[in-house]
Amino acid sequence: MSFDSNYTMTIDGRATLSSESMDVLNPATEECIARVPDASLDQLNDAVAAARRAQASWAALPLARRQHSLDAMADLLASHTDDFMRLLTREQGKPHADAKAEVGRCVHWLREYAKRTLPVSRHDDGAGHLFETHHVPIGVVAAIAPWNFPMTLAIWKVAPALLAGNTVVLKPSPFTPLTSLKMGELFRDVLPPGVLNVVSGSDRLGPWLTEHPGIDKIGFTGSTATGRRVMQSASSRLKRITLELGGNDAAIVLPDVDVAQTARALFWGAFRNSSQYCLATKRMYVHESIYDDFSRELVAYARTVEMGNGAAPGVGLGPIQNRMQYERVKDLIADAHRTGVKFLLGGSVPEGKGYFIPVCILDNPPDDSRSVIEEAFGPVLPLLKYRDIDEVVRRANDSDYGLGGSVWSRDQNLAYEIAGRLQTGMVWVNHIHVMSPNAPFGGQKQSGIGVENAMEGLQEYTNVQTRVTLIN
Ligand code: TXE
Repeated sequence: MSFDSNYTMTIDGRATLSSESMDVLNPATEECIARVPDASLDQLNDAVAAARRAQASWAALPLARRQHSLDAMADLLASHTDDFMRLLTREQGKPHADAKAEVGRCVHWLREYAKRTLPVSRHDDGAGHLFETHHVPIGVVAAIAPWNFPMTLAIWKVAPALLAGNTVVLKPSPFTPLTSLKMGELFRDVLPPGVLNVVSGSDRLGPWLTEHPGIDKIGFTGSTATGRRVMQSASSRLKRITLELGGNDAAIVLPDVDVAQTARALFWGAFRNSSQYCLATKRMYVHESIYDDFSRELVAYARTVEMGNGAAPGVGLGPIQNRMQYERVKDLIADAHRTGVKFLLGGSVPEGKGYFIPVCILDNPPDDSRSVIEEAFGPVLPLLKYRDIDEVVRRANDSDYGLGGSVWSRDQNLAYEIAGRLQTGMVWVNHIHVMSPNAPFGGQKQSGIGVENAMEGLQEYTNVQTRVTLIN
């Protein structure tokens, strides 16, 4: 299989092209690296119809067969790790090491889902009735992925959906369709036709898919604004939804930390994937007594990290993934200049090819500045001073978002107690961004609805059915 050309959609197990196509750019060079099909409405209808046809027999297979298919998908991905790594870097921009880690994560998640069974709970009411609760498939799932982690966030939906006995129509972002199309091509060998359909398309395709009457459940990761639109589309037929949306995660650094070590860990917490990460640290609250030391360490470490084409050796940070986002982040930087915020690092954007924005660290901007309130989704980090714990917890929670956060202190108990006061779905103590297929992840407030991963995430791809029988 070539990873450099011939990208086809997968509809009913067959390679499918379209009369229209779209260009895919490498964000590090702005060169067109591929043309991919721009699905028509008829083709989407075909994909949904194929998924509907395939669903009953897929669900009727013994669970062990579906588990085996997930393992086979993991094997295929693992055996093409370097191909996917290179392709992911070319379409998304992230450094090879991060791309390889992303492929590895997909393999790991598939393998862990392949071990899962769905629980059946039983209750005898003592009056001659046995209540038996099963988790049954919902039907056809629309899996919609964004451009920051195109492979991970696709697999996080596809794996549980398939294991639970649903069939899927996967739609990648128009900015990063290549790895999803290749996964679809690869998995044709191990999945029956119609079980996993992969369609690529322009901006019209998402709404077509979420409004489609043949879709029963939507698994979506993207912005809060688009999440609202998805929820609106779902409402007409009460489709089930899981929404993983934006975040504005706070890190709270207490005065007793090892400053150099914490600054280095939090540099990556804030800037990995060039900060295009729903769980990136987007507000860094540092106690006033160590603020100057901490900012010096953070800036010094930032200067050692190379930004460039993710395919080049030694590069730690790649470009912003697309022009729209690049312009958005530049606008945030311009706003900081306009409003007189001091830059500890960065603040200008180089001319030339590629959507490169060097790391910007802002010196204690006001709480009501755009850089503090908005999800930057790019390397613009406000470093903020605080004085006491109640104050910083209040400021950290003063956000419409509630996705993640972290607390850093030598006093593990105190940090743990503060972590519990954050209104977020995920919070780390003295480290950051370790995720597990066995731990649920989801947002509070406007960061989402429902969770992904673990048994809780798997159950979101099921309906509950309670069967009541008579006990003789
Ligand atoms: O995301 P969208 P965009 C944030 C980030 C960024 C902003 C916009 O702040 O600046 O979102 O990025 C599909 N019905 N995040 O516009 O629109 C779309 O094709 C159904 C946060 O790229 O949310 C893509 O596949 N689907 C985020 C996916 O939704 C629709 C990750 C996400 O696109 C649709 C990415 C519609 N009406 C960006 N409109 C995170 N939380 O990780 C678009 N789509």
